[in-house]
Amino acid sequence: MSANIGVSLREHLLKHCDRTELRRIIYHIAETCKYISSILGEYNRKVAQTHNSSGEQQLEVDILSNEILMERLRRDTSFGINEFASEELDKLEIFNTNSGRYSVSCDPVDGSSLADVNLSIGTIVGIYDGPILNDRGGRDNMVAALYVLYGPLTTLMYTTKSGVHEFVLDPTGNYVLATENIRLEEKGSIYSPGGLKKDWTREHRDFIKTLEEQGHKLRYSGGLVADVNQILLKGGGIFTYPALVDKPDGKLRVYFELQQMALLVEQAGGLATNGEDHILNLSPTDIDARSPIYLGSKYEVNLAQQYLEHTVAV
Ligand code: FDP
Ligand code: ZN
Repeated sequence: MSANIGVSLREHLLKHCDRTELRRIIYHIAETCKYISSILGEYNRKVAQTHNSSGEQQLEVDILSNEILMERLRRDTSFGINEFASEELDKLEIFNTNSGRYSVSCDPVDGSSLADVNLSIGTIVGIYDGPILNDRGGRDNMVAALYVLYGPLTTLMYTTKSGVHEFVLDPTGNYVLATENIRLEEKGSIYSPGGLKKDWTREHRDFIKTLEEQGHKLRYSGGLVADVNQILLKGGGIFTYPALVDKPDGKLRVYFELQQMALLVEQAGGLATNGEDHILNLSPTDIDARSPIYLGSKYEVNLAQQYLEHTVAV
């Protein structure tokens, strides 16, 4: 009997990504997330004395994980990274490498407000060919997206626009292929609705009511990575963080969270829209820009679109 060693991330990248530098960046980020995972336990309850550019209270895990990611990417300039943007920074960081072809935009620890109660949190990363801010939109501009989920298991989900693939960090510290070519069903059975119900618009409330009447189950953890991960692995459903009555752009950020998740979900056969346009068509000029989002299986996202466009009688 021989041991089943499994496909490593390195082997998989060699098959699914023909750009050497991009492979190295993804691998380096995956390795860096092992460090981030190792500090989460020690710093998960420590509140920092600072706020991020969106005015949110930072935790020490936010600041430390940002530093770990940024400095590890900056140090090895042979990767050719030019710009680094993070939800935890006030402005874009330019690494000034001579060969800087790629840029990285990230949320180092998404859902960090859940860290103190030991719920799942994650790191979100998008990789761009060229500058992050340009008018091409995320679909053309982004060449890879990934997240690492720190839960009972540490898992990594990535796409280089050649399908979506899940890896599990095994006890020996290696990422091993768990699920290849994840596909969403046309219609799922779960919904994750962000924002307070009292702040939802009438259209959004009616849409959610219809999902409930159709038998969709409420599955909302309050952490974007875990909520999107369950939609990908359960084969469908919808995650929403809608426009709110007093916050028409919602809460989540286009460049740090939304376009990465949109690329992963579209690659799995799903959709992501803000109600007016595909999330991957957006190219706001502000790195901190926010947008409403409806992301998941085609049926639910198209239904949301109909409610938002008032093409469903309510
Ligand atoms: P958090 O503020 O804890 O970082 O990134 C923002 C985020 O979490 C997402 O992970 C999550 O989907 C959303 O906020 C949850 O917001 P609500 O608390 O308003 O539901
Ligand atoms: Zn976040």
